[in-house]
Amino acid sequence: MKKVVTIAGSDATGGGGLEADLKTFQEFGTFGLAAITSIVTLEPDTGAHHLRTLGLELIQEQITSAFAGPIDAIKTGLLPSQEIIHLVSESIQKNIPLIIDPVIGGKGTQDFIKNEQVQALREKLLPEALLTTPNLREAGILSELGELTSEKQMQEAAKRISLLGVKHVVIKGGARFASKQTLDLHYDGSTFHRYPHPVIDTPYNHGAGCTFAAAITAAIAKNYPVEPAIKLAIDFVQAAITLGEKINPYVGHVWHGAYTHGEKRLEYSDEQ
Ligand code: PXL
Repeated sequence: MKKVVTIAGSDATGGGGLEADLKTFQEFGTFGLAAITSIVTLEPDTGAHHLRTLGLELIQEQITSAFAGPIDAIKTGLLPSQEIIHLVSESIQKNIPLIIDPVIGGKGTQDFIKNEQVQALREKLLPEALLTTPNLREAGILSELGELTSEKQMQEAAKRISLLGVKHVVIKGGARFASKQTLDLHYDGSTFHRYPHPVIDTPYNHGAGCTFAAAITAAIAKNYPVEPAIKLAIDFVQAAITLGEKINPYVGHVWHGAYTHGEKRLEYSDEQ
């Protein structure tokens, strides 16, 4: 069985973060391991989010534990300090495919990371990575182009991010400048691959970004080439959004088990 590690924050509400990663790894039939960098909590009375970061020593111990045996692919999510980014870059084995979800903010949350962390991602981690999955806003920040408002600008951003050393850049969701279609754009260092797909009209899509990167990571661990991995991840997330659920008064989450209809598994029946 393939083993996949996530180094990410915990989203205590269960939609994004390492909860999304582990659920997605399981759906792909891979064995998930996790090192927690931080914990994001929600105040039910106000909807306010709080981020707490774990100490470096504890993060290091978890990474050491996770890499005690062979690993087939690594995903990073929320890495909320420069020191954590440096630690991750120094502790992971370089020959294992690394997928970076450059988490900068979450829906309804303030930005989790600021300029220094963005620079550390650019200098320390992106040069090591096989693939990265910024959303439109993250791509604007990582490429230093600011707001991206056209496909041409998405292309320019992908090129600039690829110059940092990462082999594949997948920019998610040009939904903001198309009406019924959204566009995921993949740049492999020489060619652009377009993945237009319909926008699913629902507010219950918290966790979609983490789930997308986790799906690509698990598919890569299972030896999918990059393009089929991206295609499968798009279908997987489309299904997860279609069956999204309201989880608390503030957000609804994607259902990570939708693609394989996990909700129908192991139902109790008293018929033999
Ligand atoms: O979806 C981005 C994200 C990533 N990681 C953690 C989160 C969130 C969003 O809330 O909580 C830990």
